[in-house]
Amino acid sequence: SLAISSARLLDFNDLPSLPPRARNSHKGSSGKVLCIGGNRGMPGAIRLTSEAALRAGAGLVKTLCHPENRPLVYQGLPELMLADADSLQVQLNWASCIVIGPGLGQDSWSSALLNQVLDYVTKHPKPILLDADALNLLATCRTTLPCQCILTPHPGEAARLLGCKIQDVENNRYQALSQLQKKYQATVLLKGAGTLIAAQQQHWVLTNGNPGMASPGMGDLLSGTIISLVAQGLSNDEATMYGASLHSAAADLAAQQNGERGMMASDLLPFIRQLVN
Ligand code: NPW
Ligand code: AMP
Ligand code: MG
Repeated sequence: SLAISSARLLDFNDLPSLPPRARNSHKGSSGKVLCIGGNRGMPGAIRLTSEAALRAGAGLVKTLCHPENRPLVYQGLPELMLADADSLQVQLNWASCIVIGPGLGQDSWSSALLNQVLDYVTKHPKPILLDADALNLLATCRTTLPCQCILTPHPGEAARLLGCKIQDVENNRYQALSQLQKKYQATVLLKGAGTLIAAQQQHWVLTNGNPGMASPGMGDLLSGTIISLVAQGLSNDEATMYGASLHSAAADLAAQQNGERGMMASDLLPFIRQLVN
């Protein structure tokens, strides 16, 4: 179809290296990321997002999770800062960009946070990435978004956003991508084998990646990688394209080292670091 023939391949090997840090960089000059998620029972997701943001080079990373999860999110990661829902407005003012959704859940704690965050960015525009449960909540509560959003649904989340079946999304992935882009006027990434991205007035197909990535936390790591690049000055479109292909290239390096089966999201972290340098 026309949509398929107009899509372009996106391969990490074709992308330039990120520029080296300026000699006089300080941590604040590489951006301030606020990560929101981690409801009861799901400390791991937002932890992976936060750690990926640090390993992809963001200057400062602060994580707002359910109070019960703070020790688990922080354990072994003292570089991370923690934030509190009571100080949400202060944290939103502090942040240069925001990622919300990994492990957020869909209860009243979750929806109150998402609504406050979306109201804030409507008044004070800054880049924001919505993933996982932020997308599931979005499907139930809003039809439009403020500007400067990145959406990274997997086919299940995409189906909820479009009010259709997963099979409809999978049978017409380019169409689903277009519909999401039109509906939300955002940068959109549709996950799964052959990830699609709507960015820079184009459709892109990712060539990197492997089925070892079908494992828990992989998407949470992706959201942290992308937002980290936004924090470091890339546009939403650039960060989504660069971050997604870097994340998949990191998975290919992890597979080369130890195989696809048994690959865990955290195995990618050293390779993410390698590829941003
Ligand atoms: P099925 O049934 O598997 O075939 P949900 P979630 C479908 C957190 N996590 N192609 C899938 O299909 C997340 O951040 C926490 C086709 C099913 O129907 C979220 O906050 C972790 N279908 C929360 O858990 C690690 C696909 O979508 C539905 C598809 C829930 O997120 C794990 C599942 O979607 C997780 O990241 C594909 N490629 N991919 C932690 N360690 O803390 C998905 N589907 O119900 O939104 O469940 O993605 O696990
Ligand atoms: P999530 O479902 O949010 O955890 O995200 C899973 C991540 O792994 C996304 O980046 C997917 O595109 C990627 N992924 C999952 N399965 C595959 C696959 N079979 N081939 C390539 N990438 C995959
Ligand atoms: Mg996910």
